[in-house]
Formats: sequence, structure tokens, C-alpha cells
Amino acid sequence: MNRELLQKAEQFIFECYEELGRQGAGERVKEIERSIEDSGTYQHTFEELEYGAKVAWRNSNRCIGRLFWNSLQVFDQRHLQDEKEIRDAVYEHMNYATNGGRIRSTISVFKPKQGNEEVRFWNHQLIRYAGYEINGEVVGDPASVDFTRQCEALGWQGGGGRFDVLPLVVQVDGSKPQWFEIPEEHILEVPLRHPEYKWFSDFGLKWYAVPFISDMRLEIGGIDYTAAPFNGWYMETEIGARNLADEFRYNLLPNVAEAMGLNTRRNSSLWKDRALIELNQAVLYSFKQDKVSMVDHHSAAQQFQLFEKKERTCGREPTGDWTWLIPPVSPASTHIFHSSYTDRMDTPNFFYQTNAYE
Ligand code: HEM
Ligand code: NRG
Repeated sequence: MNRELLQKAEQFIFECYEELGRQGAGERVKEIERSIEDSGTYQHTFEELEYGAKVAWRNSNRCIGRLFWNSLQVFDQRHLQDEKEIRDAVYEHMNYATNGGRIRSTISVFKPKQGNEEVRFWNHQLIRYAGYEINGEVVGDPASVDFTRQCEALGWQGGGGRFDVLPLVVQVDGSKPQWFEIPEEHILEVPLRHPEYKWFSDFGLKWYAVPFISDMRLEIGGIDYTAAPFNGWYMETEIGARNLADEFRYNLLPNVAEAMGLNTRRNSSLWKDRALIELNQAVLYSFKQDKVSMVDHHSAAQQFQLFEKKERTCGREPTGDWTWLIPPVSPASTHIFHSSYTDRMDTPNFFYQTNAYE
């Protein structure tokens, strides 16, 4: 009898039924106990799964976007067995969530881990750009260099460009991972341009519309969903202040500053800061023009403040990881910078798991 699992299940079921105002938690726990005795595990009802996924988002201390936790769309894909069925469900998720640019927060939950058997996506995000390292120089996204090598070892051949979308890599129960080139029709991208600097578009930059995190484990009531990709929409700083700006990513600040005619030899010209602002402005402007959902960091902070208020109204103290919640641009201009948060990991939640390919 797996006591630990039963204990976690019990705690989850009581919280779930209480919050949803549902009767019969005690009965449900007894049923779960019998199931664990008979089979070593138990299955969530759809209602439990949906609530668990939403609360996992609500408990994600690093996420500034949590105001909308209760409107997460949950797709139950636990019945799927093979790689191709899983691939097709992923494409469906992409289409539903992308919605032509009016992005819908969505999670797809595949069958949970059982003993050593688990479904895993090797991708960090369902859509991400390849990184090719050639003599210590990287073409593309340096964050993808390891995964790109794995894809090549599996037989994928990239085009060697700066923005090549990596294949989807699905592994079921430890068997050989299968890779699939994601059809273009499922991928929305935004070419980047600037409202005033006409030269900006000559950089040929773009980014994909939707961040789908695919390598985190969703834990609900002691059950581990090792494949549960989720998405919301981007905050502009994620792209403009990190992906395109970090020295260890696309490292574009020197190029932008140069084109702006700034003195990049003096720190005190604040060329990095000025280039950052224009890069972020270009990201916001381009997404807006293409009618693709995106939030700026000031609005996101305001939404997060409303989330905090609502949580307190419900008698819950919002938890958070300050170091991740503050935006990387002008952090002290948001209330978050001047607040403090308890960084306690409540469950349900999303957890890191070791790389599927290590
Ligand atoms: C982290 C924004 C939706 C779960 C983050 C971060 C931002 C953010 C800015 C920090 C990322 C970083 O610094 O790399 C948003 C926005 C959303 C949204 C604007 C729009 C709806 C969601 C959804 C989920 C989620 C739907 C899950 C159901 C998380 C988790 C992290 C995170 C688990 C931490 C990731 C990590 O540790 O690497 N979010 N988010 N977010 N978000 Fe959200
Ligand atoms: N910073 C990463 C994405 C992390 C999650 N961000 C979100 N999540 N917005 C990047 O690709 O830049 N979300 O579910 O919307």
C-alpha cells in the first residue's frame, strides 16, 4: 500500500472538493484508497484534473501572469498511447491555443508516469529555434545548442539558419524517441519592425507567437504528469529583454545601439538601456500590429497586483518568487519590486525534471 500517494491524494481531494463546493470528498478518498490497494495508483476525474491544472498555475511562484489561472483551458489527452496520436494532439493544442493570434491559455495533459513508464517531450518548448555551434560560434539560439545536437543525432537535419523551428520529439515509455517536423500551418511567427526606425526590419528578426513550455512535470495529488505542455502569451520583455538581448542568447544590443548611432564605447551613454527600450518597443509594436496577444510588463504587473488582491479576498496569501516576478526592464517602476513574497512551493504545481536526453 502506497501510503505516501494516498496521503497526497487525500489532501488534494479535500482541498479540491472544498474549493469547488462539492460534496462527497470522504467517499472519493475511500474509492481512491481501494484503487491504490488494487492497482498501486488512481485516476483523476476530469473535474479533479481541470482543477488541479488550474491550481498548479495559481501556485507557480515565478509567474506574473497568474490573474487568469481560472480560465485555463484543459485538454484531457490521458487516453493517448502512441507517439503519432500524441503528436496530433500537440498540433491540435497549438491550433486551439494560437487561435490566429487571439491566444488562449491552454494545457494538454497526457498519461501520467507509472513506475518507470512515462511520456516525455524532449523539447523545452514545443516551438523553439535551433542553435548550431560551428567552431565555437553559434548560429541561431544558443539556448538550443544541446537539444539541436540531440535532434541531429536522431536524424533531423536543420537548415543552418538563425530561426529554424526545431522538430517535435516525443518519447513514450523509454522507447526510441520519435521526431516530427512541425507543419508550418501550426506555427505563427511575428516579423519584428519598429514604429519609427525603418532600418529595424533590415535585421530580419522575428519570434514565434506562443510560448508552449513542454518539459515541466505537473504534479496533482501525488500523480506525476510528466507530459503536460502549457501556454499563455508572451510578456514583451521575455523576447525583447532576454531572448534577443542576453549576451548568451541572440545578443542584439550592440547591433541595435550601433544602428541608433549611440556611443557603444562608453557605459555612461546608457546605450544598452536605450537599445533595450527600442528592442522592447519593436516587439510590442509588431505583435500589436499583427493582432497577436502580448502583455507589456507594466500591465502584467498591474494584473498581478489584482491577482494578489483576489487571492487575499479568498483567504489565501499569494506566494511568489520575487527574483523571477520582477520584470527585467525598469523593475522598480512596478509594485512587485517594492513588495515581498513567500516562496513556498504548494502543490499542485509545475516542477523541473531532469532532461529527458541526459
Ligand atoms: C513563468 C508570464 C501563462 C506557468 C512566467 C514568466 C513570465 C510569465 C514572464 C517568467 C519567464 C521567464 O523569466 O523566463 C505569463 C503570461 C502568461 C502566462 C504573460 C499569459 C497568460 C502561464 C500559464 C502557465 C504558466 C498558462 C501554466 C498553466 C508558469 C510557470 C513559470 C512561468 C510554471 C515558471 C517557468 C520556469 O520556472 O522556467 N510566466 N505566464 N504561465 N509561468 Fe507564466
Ligand atoms: N521566457 C520564456 C518563456 C517562459 C514562460 N513564459 C510565458 N509562459 N509567458 C521564453 O520563451 O521567452 N506562458 O505560459 O505564457
